[in-house]
Amino acid sequence: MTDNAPQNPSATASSAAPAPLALLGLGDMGTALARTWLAAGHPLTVWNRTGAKAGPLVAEGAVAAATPAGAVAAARLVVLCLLDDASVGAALDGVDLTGKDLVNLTTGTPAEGRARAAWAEARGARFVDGGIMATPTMIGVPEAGGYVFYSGSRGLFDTHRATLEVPAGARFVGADAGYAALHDVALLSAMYGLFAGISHAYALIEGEDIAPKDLSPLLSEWLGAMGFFVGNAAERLTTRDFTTGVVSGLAMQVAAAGTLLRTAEEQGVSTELLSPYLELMKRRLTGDPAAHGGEDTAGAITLLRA
Ligand code: FVH
Repeated sequence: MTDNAPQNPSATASSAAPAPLALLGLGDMGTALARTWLAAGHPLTVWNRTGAKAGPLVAEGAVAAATPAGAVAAARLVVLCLLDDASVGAALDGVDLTGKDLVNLTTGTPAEGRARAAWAEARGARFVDGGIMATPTMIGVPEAGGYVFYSGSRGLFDTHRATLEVPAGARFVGADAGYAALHDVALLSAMYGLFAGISHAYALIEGEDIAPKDLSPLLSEWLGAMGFFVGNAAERLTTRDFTTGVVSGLAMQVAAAGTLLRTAEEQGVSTELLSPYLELMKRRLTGDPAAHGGEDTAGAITLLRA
């Protein structure tokens, strides 16, 4: 069996006794994670650069290690939840990782995830990268819907799945250690696009006799209705058919974009959040109006890759 074929969880993760683990990083997220493992009865060793942050967790049953090496030595499963990839390198510099299973929940780029996997494997450790799709308040609250993307060693993931599922749901997205970060960043990038549009909408009504709380339900309803674009774009990118069944063609949308820009100007609102997407649609249209005028806006996605 290869490391990346699904495997049965080992006794350490699935049998009656909760498996021991070590956690490096006790910021807001690390502390929230730690509390869920302690509450579930997992023997937990913690380390944090600023040692005082371990105090409350020790009172709840954790063991505080004085050094990263001390924490790593305490358990086979070692979870990292630090600020960034550089802090992971700094914390584990010179630490013996032989035989360890590293789960890195520190936010990073796909390339950082892949490089960190190679780095860990060269030190005799198995490695899984994670992308947390939750805030600290969602950790340990299943109904909040938070989860973590994991990628890298399938064997590691299956071995420790039960432990990893204690704080939040677990979704394995591939053997490529960069894929957890890629999924994480794709979702966060979409979120910021959404935030940008919502911010522009509220700016448009500021100073008018329209209360934000009155626009709020209308915005929610409209964005929900427009959510169809997620699946529509996926289908068109798969089939490369950007023209069949189009209800709002690109030429019409580019013409309407002028109204959006003039309204922003009339209202004294910067177009810095709105313009980039409108410019992209325009670029797709002007490239070949005859070919693209009747297209779905999903066609513009093809311009984004350099
Ligand atoms: N908090 C959130 O809402 C998001 C949710 C999605 C995932 N992110 C990522 O999770 C990682 C940790 O986030 P955090 O919220 O715990 O972050 P902080 O509270 O700022 O704690 C940072 C910890 O990192 C330690 N640290 C920083 N630099 C170093 C270093 N050079 N060497 C060792 N440790 C370092 C820091 O230690 P200290 O300042 O207490 O001594 C904290 O333990 C993060 O990747 C988010 O993007 C959270």
